[in-house]
Amino acid sequence: MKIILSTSNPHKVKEINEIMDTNDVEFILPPDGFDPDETGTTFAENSLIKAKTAWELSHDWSLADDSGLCIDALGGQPGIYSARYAETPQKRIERVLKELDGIKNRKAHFTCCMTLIAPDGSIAFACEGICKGSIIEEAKGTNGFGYDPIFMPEGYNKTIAELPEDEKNRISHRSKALVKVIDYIKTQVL
Ligand code: ITT
Repeated sequence: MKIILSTSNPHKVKEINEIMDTNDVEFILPPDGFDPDETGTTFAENSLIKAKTAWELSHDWSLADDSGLCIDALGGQPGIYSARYAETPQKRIERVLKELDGIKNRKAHFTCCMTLIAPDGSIAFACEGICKGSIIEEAKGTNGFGYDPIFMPEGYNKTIAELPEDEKNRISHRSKALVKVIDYIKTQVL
């Protein structure tokens, strides 16, 4: 079956395709005109908005990922604003490091909310995946994307950007959510 991946972020497409462990599902890009207004106040709401936007253009299976970095000492910020926290990925990292300057509590987690819409427009499945860790003092590593160079997952002494891609894809918030979606598709849809 084909599922539209309701995203414009090529890194998400790449990771999701690498995490997939079945040839029965093929993810395809949204049709032209996909430009959702992420006006939700939670990851779940924005994920639903993105999935619905793709469904409205296609009337086909649509899966959206809304994700971000939540930092305890910043009251959960940047959270749903992770992609908009500053102009560029580099500036977003600099802003986080500046805001955490001198703060001892470095605890943080990545969250990923996924919503799957069926061809009749109903919400077929929704779930969340979390990856816990902490923010280090300076960026390290070049793999992954976004905040990966400053995020050290629990149980590791490297940032996600220093880990091989397959290791990130084993422990990430995105893989934890996607495994649940794939299980739903395998048991309820295929
Ligand atoms: P779409 O809305 O088109 O899917 P986006 O990148 O704008 O793409 P989000 O609104 O979900 O997606 O924002 C996610 C942001 O959170 C992303 O741009 C990164 O800054 C950060 N983020 C999410 N997952 C991440 C990951 O695995 N590693 C590092 N940063 C991540």
